[in-house]
Amino acid sequence: MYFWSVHLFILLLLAFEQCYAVKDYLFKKCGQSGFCNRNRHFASEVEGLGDKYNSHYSIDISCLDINDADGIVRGVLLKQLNDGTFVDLNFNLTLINNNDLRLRIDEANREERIGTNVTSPVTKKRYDEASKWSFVNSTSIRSSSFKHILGSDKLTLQYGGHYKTDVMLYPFQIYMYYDDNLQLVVNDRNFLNIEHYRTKESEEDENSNDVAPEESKYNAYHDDFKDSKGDTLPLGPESVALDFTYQNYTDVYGIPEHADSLSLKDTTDGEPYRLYNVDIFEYPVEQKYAMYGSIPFMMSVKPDAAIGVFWVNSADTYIDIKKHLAEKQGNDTEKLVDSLKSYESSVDKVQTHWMSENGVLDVVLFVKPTPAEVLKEYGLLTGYSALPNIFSLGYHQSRWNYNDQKDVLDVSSHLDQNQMPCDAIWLDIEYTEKKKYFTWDPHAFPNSDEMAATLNKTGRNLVVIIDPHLKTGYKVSDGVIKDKIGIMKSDLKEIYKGQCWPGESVWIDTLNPASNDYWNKQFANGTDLLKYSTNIYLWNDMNEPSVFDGPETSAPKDLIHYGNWEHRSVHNLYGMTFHEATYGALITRNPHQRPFILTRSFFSGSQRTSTMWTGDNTASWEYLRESIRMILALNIAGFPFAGSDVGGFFKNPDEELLTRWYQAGIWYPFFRAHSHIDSRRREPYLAEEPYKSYISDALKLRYKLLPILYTLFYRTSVSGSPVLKPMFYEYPGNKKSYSIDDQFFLSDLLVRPVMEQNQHSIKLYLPDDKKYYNFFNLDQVLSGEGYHYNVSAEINDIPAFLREGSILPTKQRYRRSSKLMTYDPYTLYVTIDSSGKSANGELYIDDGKSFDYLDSEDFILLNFTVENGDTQFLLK
Ligand code: NBV
Repeated sequence: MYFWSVHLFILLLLAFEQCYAVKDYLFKKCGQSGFCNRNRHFASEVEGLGDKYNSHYSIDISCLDINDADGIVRGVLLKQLNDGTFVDLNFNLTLINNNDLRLRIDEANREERIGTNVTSPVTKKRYDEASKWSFVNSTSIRSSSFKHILGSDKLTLQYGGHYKTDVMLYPFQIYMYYDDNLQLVVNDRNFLNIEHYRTKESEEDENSNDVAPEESKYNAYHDDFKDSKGDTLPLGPESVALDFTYQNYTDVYGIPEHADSLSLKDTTDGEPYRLYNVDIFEYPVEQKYAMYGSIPFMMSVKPDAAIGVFWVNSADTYIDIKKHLAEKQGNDTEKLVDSLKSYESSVDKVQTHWMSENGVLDVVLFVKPTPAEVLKEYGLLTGYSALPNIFSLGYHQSRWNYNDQKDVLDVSSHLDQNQMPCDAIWLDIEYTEKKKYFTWDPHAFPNSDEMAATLNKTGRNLVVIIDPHLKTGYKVSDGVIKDKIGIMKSDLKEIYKGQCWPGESVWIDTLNPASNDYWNKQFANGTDLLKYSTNIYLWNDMNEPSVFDGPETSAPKDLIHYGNWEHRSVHNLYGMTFHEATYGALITRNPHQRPFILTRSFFSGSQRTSTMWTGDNTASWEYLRESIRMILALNIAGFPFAGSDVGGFFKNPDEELLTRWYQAGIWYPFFRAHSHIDSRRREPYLAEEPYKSYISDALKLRYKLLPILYTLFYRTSVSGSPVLKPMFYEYPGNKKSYSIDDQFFLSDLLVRPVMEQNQHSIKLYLPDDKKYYNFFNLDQVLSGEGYHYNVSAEINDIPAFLREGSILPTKQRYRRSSKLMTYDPYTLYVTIDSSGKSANGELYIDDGKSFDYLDSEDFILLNFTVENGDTQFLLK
């Protein structure tokens, strides 16, 4: 009996585990992915050969064309083949914007070399348009000038006063110095690998001239992975890979989206981080799996400099990280002796290896004195977040699904009855008729205009979902087929059909400019979806794209997009093209109203027009902790308007977790509660007391902070600065802050959300000796660099501390929505610095919804200062 019950218990446990675990067999590991496997193999062979390795890559000195005034070096990078002959690669190094270096390498004459070998209609040249989509305006990149010295072994470029870059001719490497200190080495380990076009026959030939002895042929012309066996791989192996060494750096950050620590981990003994937009069902935390979005931008910081590497590639990408940390001097004599033995171990460095499946090699390198300047430059290139419509900074109430019109309006009035401010109620896929986007279920939502108008009375909005998969057999998908604006099969003869929520579906190809007109029409005034409502905004989900019967739950890589580009080349930017089309449609509908679009999939550049959230998390403490790390990573990758489902999407949070999640969620730049269709209803007014009051307090606090949040969003819109600032970003001079990812700054507020169960106190790190005032009780002051233990964090406490010397604008009156707060007075929090004389702060104000701030400069930027005890308000 005992035996059976134990067994039953274990079986139940297993079943339960299966229910809530990522189906990792659906996703390719590096070893199962042809190009990743081949590049890791290549790297380990090259590394193994050490000094004996002779690189294949050198710059042809006779072809160098150097233009100092325009900051351009053009030339030929030679790739030597086994028989001593060469493949020419076009090499292009340009100095752009404010001393940023852009390196591009492409195969010369690729199309001619391919000739008639490939019959597929796919474009034969390497994809070179990732920059067209991700750069804010790819045609207007400013060039800077340099001075050059050409020696027999290297080309030296000097620029911007502080910079020197050495381009080594053989083997090809780049050394970047700032103030004479080496910062970054490109191709330090000779992992550069451009798989030039070769025929299948040559690939298979034992004595192939094209495949070097250290290269592998793994899955070059076919795919063994069970769900992508059908991949036709028409162009064979075409990957690009390169390594970067961050000299004297210890930590690297960024490359979202991953559910891992903020400071990225060493990947030597495991999987690389992967960037490949996928619908990862029940994603686990502390993992390097690919997720819904990709920003191939990595940042590193040390006390006197910071680096950004932006790998401009939208194909499947893996990144390996290897950390060499200098042996710390201590009592451990063995280590000390070892470290004296080798110079290597006395230098901190982080080595990274980037591998993409195809495309040109295009990378922008930023070396700056501070992380803020790196982000400013990255944003100059890819765009800053648009100033949001102010309502979107309020609280969003969502659920899959609100059942009908009455349900929506009931939720809205219950929130009011419980003094819970809210700016938007959301409708998930069930509002449609049989998941046909742009329709309403006529029984549940007979009068959407009326519903929207009722919400509008209290300044509330409606957000509805529209996904890119369009059910076959109704007018919207019929139009896509008729106008030939769908994603096509690999032979280009038929539109691709796959399975998604509505059953058989087609996908609109938003890379095609004609799709924009089509999309605009669907959102026009008087159409079924928006009718005449002005307060309906959009949510784009499943745009990785998610395809239920596709490989890795996405689109087959050999599908074809506009321009005959393979899906393989544009996969990671498709989601962005889709939400940008939606943005365009909303602007076309009403050019005077700032749109709001939430997207699940994203790429570099998405920050310009959209907001993201971290997808389908789970109602558990570890996901609450993960949400902060992920949002911080996005903030330092130029995409600050980010949030996570408050309460967790899957499963049901208990009231303590829900309360703590709201108390943490009020700090998310995007603050929305959302839950799965099978979860219990958990609108905040349903919580038992005292939790209900604590949640209501948290919601009110979010609204009090709106002036400062909006000001931070203004700052990001002009400089790319994060809204939530990691400790390392705010204190790059303090190495102890580098790995902290459970606390952050919002303006001058130091916040440490409670993210563990049953806590009564927290441990808080103060990064300097300034005074920090408890935001809720200014008499309580903490000071002294280092960890402070036992900082009170009872269930009604939200640990937040105001740094001395700051002025923080707030609005204190409770209103039902942000719109109703428009004319409310401001209250300033002022903490004079230790000298007793000064404090600073700022406030940005405009109408919060139109573009008048652009056209007529219709805004106010107020600078508050207290100097020598005098208070001043300065209008900028
Ligand atoms: O549209 C339904 C859900 C949505 O609620 C969720 O937020 C998205 O991330 N959607 C995914 C599809 C189904 C998920 C199981």
